[in-house]
Amino acid sequence: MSALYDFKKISSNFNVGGEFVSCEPYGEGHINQTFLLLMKEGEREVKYILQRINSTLFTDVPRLMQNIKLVTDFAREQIALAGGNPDRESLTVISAKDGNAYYFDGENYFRVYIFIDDSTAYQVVENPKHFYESAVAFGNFANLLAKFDASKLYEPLPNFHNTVKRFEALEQAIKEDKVGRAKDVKAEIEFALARKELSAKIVSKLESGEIPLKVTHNDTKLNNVLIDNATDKAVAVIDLDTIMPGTICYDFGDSIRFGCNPAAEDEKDLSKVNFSIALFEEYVKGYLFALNGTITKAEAQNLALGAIMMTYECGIRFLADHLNGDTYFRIKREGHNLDRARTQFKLVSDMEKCFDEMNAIVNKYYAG
Ligand code: ADP
Ligand code: GN1
Ligand code: MG
Repeated sequence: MSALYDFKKISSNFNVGGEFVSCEPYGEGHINQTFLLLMKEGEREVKYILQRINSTLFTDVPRLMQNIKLVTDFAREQIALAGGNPDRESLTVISAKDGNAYYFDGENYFRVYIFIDDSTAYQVVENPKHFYESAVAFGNFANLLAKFDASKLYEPLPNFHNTVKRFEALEQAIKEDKVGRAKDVKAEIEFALARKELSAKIVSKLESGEIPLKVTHNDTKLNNVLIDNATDKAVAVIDLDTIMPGTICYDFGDSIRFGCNPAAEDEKDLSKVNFSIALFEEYVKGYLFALNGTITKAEAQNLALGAIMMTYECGIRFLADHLNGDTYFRIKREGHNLDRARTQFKLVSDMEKCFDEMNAIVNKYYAG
């Protein structure tokens, strides 16, 4: 995959100093292609993150990168004012030599970020403290976005978390059955279709104004926050492609769907996939620690619902992609998206069983 790109030439188009050393695949994202770029400046080796942006999905990369520039410039300023280290606590865009925040080689778009070293993006919660810290970081990030002038932002993926539209896309995928897989996934299809009313539950509250639309991150899984290897504290929130109008109920929910499962998102053995109410409590504690004072009552009352919704939505997205022939989420094995859909549906049924307990935990920490 990496041999496809001339990294030496690509890196020479960015404001990175020194000599090219190497550029290797890095991380576990499903959307962009991420590489660790190594440059040598004198005796010093300097690391960068280089990404090939998925321009099939993000059709206007210049505007996408303008969003990221605006948000990261704002975040850096706030971090500096608070006496922090902007190069470490925020993503930092390294511009191309032509001054753009990206480089286009005639076919592909690339971007470069400062590498945030001595930190880890965890694929599962290995230490509950990390999960608590990620909650505080995402809560603080929501507070940061609340201070940002939303009118400056472009909406890169309209209807991204419109679960009603996601449900319709699944129905379409079942109808088209492009690669003949529907007959083998009847149980999963039935599970998804049986919950049609669920798909409208938050969308309708956003439409009525009961839940306020805010600028949110929209992809708040644990591997989109970096945890400091030395202190176990969250260092920076990353993966800012999906910043756009949304609800914190979804941001909260996406963290829960990913982190409250001791197994991987693509675990094949469903007996290992269980919803952890103890981790849920950890996250609620951290999120409300950061957000009490700004979160509305309606938002707080819909956090647990947001968790079920995001898990269900992600499950139907994975299932639809499996039926469509795996055209959206990058896969590493046959049936990968089906395995992912199954873990999500297992978590949905677990959460349905302890929904009252989830709401009681939110009430315990909500200071409204
Ligand atoms: P995707 O949109 O494909 O998920 P991400 O931007 O989340 O891509 O990057 C993928 C992974 O690369 C992250 O989970 C993290 O491990 C790593 N990563 C991304 N940006 C940085 C950075 N600035 N410093 C260190 N690691 C990073
Ligand atoms: C994708 O880019 P990444 O891997 O952080 C996806 C999210 C899904 C997630 C499932 C832009 O996130 O919406 O919840 O996979 N991002 C996009 O793991 O579609
Ligand atoms: Mg990511």
